[in-house]
Amino acid sequence: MSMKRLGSRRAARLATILASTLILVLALAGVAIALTAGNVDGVWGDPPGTNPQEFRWCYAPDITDGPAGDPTSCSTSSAGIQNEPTSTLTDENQVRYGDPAVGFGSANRSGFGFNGNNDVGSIPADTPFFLGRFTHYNRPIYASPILTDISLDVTVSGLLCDDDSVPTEGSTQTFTYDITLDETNNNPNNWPNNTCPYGMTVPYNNPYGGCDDRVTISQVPDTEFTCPEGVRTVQILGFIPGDDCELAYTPPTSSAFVTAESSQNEACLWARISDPTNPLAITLASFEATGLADRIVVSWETVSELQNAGFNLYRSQNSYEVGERINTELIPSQAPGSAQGAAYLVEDLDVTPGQTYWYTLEDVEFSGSTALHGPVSAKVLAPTAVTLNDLSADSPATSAISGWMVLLAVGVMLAGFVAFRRMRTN
Ligand SMILES: [Ca+2]
Ligand SMILES: [Ca+2]
Ligand SMILES: [Ca+2]
Ligand SMILES: [Ca+2]
Repeated sequence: MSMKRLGSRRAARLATILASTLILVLALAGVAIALTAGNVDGVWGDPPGTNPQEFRWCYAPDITDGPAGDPTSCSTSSAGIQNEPTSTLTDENQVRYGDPAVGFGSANRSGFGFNGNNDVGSIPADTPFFLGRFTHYNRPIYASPILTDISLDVTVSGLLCDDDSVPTEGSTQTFTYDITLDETNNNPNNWPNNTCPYGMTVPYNNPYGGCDDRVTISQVPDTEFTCPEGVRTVQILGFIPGDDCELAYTPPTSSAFVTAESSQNEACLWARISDPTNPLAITLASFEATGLADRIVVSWETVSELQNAGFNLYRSQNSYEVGERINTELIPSQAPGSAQGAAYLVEDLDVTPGQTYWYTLEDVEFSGSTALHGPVSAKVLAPTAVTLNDLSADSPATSAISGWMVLLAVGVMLAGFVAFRRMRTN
């Protein structure tokens, strides 16, 4: 009898030890399931079509919380100066181009800077991290021809998989991104309706301001590396402008960055380490705005919503600002996590007849990552005798219809859309 009691006590003690070991193992496993990345360094490639006399590769100090500013040294012939012999893998690499309209020397040329994050650290898959700081040194220049695009080779060292093993292809991988520049003519009088395409932050001839430019970034093609948990790449989420943009992920990110003339325009590039087939966002089949007599109908349709939690819709009275959010709560995905798409329709009643509005759609992933689509524009039709009575009616701010009602509404309104589409602006 006593033997049996002792045995059960031992069994209980053993069970307790096993249970606490299991908890410890699970806790350790929870800590260990994260990727690791060390230093990020971005090197500028060859600029297609620029004037070699006006172009330079440069490096500048490693300043983590702001643009480096004036380059330390430049070369007209060697892209290698960005990492040799006195440049480092942690400083800011730059390209400079154009003939300065003010002053002289490379510091007065226009150009881009990229300073990678020196220590990314531990990050779970699909989680945004600060890749590096981007600056457009948008200086007044004369250039012929102008710079239209340039590649940025981003090398990430110290890559480790979830289990801290080195990826099959090695711990240092290079990911290539394409940066395009829409270097606009600064004189607003040279644009239709005297309107700069991306707005004008610094007034023209004040003394050297003018129409803002636009920088975009895209990923082509993906470099992949292999971990036990799967194939991975570094996906660009986009720009977040501002001087503290490296401190916290504050979406929305955008693949476009509008930059002011005669200014040092700073933005952070945020990225994530992900399965290359993991879509950054939803896939849109269509996104349209249609102006009616007293409202604008904004509709969109998705092909798939694999990562999608929902949408936000923004309205602006110009094409270059995202404007104000018009939905009070996230418009929920009708097919969250689904390979199937859905249709959406929002009626914006808070609009003025004769006015054109631009709408930008933002998708919000489960991870919190966001992406912008559009803008699309529509003009509220001018009032006619028939609709004057309707204008005095109270306009509820915004109404969102979803699910089967959307399909029904879309079907019913389809004939009307075809007629009205001919009258849309843009
Ligand atoms: Ca360097
Ligand atoms: Ca750095
Ligand atoms: Ca410019
Ligand atoms: Ca410009």
